[in-house]
Amino acid sequence: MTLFLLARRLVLVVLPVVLTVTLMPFYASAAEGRVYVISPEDGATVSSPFVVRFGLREWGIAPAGVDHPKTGHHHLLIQRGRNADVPLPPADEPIAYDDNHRHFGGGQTETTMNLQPGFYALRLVLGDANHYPIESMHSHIIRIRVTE
Ligand SMILES: [Cu+2]
Repeated sequence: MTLFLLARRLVLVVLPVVLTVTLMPFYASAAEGRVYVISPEDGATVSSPFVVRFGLREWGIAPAGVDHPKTGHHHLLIQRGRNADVPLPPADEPIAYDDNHRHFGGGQTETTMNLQPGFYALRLVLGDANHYPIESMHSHIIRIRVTE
């Protein structure tokens, strides 16, 4: 077999198998749903007012109070500070309702924020009809800087 044929076989046969096996966990997790912040990007510098866009894969949005499989509404958790943590809310009670835990029970997929200048950490958490956090349906923490 020539080197060319060997190389061609590698590309046509081996590579697709390796890629499929490597990427399978990502497809599997996507099928289970994923919550993420579309914008701003992690590490972004913004000035108020700015828009936060909520991302959701596989699952759907339903307003608070509407109980339908594989749906929920977004909650934006906000903590101030350069290295602030944004802990996940307790699983056995409704998500708190205050300035650090904002509910989008109308089914909103974005919001306009007015924050004082400073560093903030944000995290999205999908909640069910009764505002309980849905297991594993939350975003990573993203960090932003708000300037004047
Ligand atoms: Cu809620």
